[in-house]
Amino acid sequence: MPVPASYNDITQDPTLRDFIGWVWYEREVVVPARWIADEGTRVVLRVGSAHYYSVVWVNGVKVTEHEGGHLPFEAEIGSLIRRDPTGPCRITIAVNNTLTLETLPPGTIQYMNDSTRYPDGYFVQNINFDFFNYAGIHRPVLLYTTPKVYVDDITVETNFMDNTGLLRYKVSVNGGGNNTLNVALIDKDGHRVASSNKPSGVLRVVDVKLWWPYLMHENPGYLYSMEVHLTAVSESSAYEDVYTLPVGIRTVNVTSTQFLINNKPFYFHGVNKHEDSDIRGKGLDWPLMVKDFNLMKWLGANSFRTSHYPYAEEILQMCDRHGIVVIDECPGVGIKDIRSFGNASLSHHLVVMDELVRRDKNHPSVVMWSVANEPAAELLPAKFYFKTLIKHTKALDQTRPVTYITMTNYDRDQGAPYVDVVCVNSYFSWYRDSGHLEVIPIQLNTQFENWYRKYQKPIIQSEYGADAVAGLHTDPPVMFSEEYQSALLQSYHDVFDQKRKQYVIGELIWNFADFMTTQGIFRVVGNKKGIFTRQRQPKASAFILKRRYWRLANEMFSN
Ligand code: BDP
Repeated sequence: MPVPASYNDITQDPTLRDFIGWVWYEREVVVPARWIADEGTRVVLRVGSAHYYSVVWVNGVKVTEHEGGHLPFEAEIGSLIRRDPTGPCRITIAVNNTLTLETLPPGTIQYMNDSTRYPDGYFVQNINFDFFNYAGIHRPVLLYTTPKVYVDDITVETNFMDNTGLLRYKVSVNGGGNNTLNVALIDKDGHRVASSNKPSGVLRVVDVKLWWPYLMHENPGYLYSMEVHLTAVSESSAYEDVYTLPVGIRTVNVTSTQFLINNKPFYFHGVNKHEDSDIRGKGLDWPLMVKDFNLMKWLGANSFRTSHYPYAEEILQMCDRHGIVVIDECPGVGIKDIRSFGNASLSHHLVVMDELVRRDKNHPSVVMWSVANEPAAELLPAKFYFKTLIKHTKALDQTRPVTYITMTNYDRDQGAPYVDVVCVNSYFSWYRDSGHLEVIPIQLNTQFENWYRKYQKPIIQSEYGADAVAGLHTDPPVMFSEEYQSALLQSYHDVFDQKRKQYVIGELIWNFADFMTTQGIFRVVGNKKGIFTRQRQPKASAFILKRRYWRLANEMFSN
């Protein structure tokens, strides 16, 4: 089985495609002799992500386990491989994709006990989310080394005053010893613009070049390099560790009507994505990733939401460099059952936010955390659940706003008082009033007015859209044709254009591309709400959005 990739679409075997349970990956690698000989070297095994539950062994000894399908985990394996320095290193990873009421996303296993209708022991995996539950090792598995004393983590928070950039940082070192740290900030031309020898502090950057979003500035995505140089002496050995972190200096603020980046109003004109494509499923794929960035830039999109789970860090690194703004969503999708609001679910959700913030906190492109998508926010336990979750996330990161994506009626939404930005999904003239495009102006207007009147917070239309089968044409527009999708989008746009003068701060189309779902009578080989096909070819709607997004960009640029 190739890694990285989902295993589901790789073979011709339908039982593997729809498999639920444990699968096993194993491979032997040769570790450089010098890593083994040098006791002062930490050898770390790192898994970018594996969906959903993983147990890892090295040479038959369990080294770690991890719950959660979209975030990295690692284990130090140096002492283990030193036990048998001449033998190969056998890495075994067992992965289980079963979802329960307490996983994120949640699901249930349902046994079908009627022996007149199902074979013995027959069960199905039920889920409440609209994408295929692809499984396997989705991101690269790496072996890397650090010295025994090493840079374990860096946190940066940025600000600026007039022309001076302020970079508050903290470096944490593990492994003890007598350390010396040198921290330097280098600009793109290779000039050292600030430095320090303290583990934490504030670097001042004169004539700062700020990090700006794509299409908001002529030089978007400006990154400095923060070089952290550690030298340490421990038990009469000397160690040296160097880590370079790309840093963008920018601020994010929210008022009751605006989203500000570097104190200027920012309007999200972007997309919702999925990690999804033919054959590889959710596996990381560089050509696909670069293609998607080219398409987003072609479209004039300045942002996307990582619906409905954290994406590969390689994608966020691209966002930093290209100035694409990100709403970073955790895998809290499909939390519908009241039993998924209990303590066990909440504590796992808190751990996932810890892992997510630890991984993504230093990306300038990430401007907001989304803790869930369309939870059953009307249920009473949602109040305590989201209050706790949002408070926890704000304590982890005091610089970014926090939201979750709602579809619950504004009057019954228990968590809305705690979010900084209201993010609403709606599918007028699709799931309700199917075929009746004429209701969009009134219904969308009512939606915005109600939410704003009640909460006085800026609003993002975090999803809207319609399925269109590429190549299907009807005039007048009929559902599932390219014309209907285009007409629906345009009706939404008319209302956005009125409301963005007031408190609507963004629009994210559902979806960037067609994507695979579970089989069901509402889906014809997947969800077809993409403005691009799954193979990334444009439908008519893509050209409509392209015209609109470039117009919006020109407006923002000239402001
Ligand atoms: C929204 C969900 C999204 C679905 C979409 C749809 O957030 O995951 O794919 O509906 O039905 O409510 O297309």
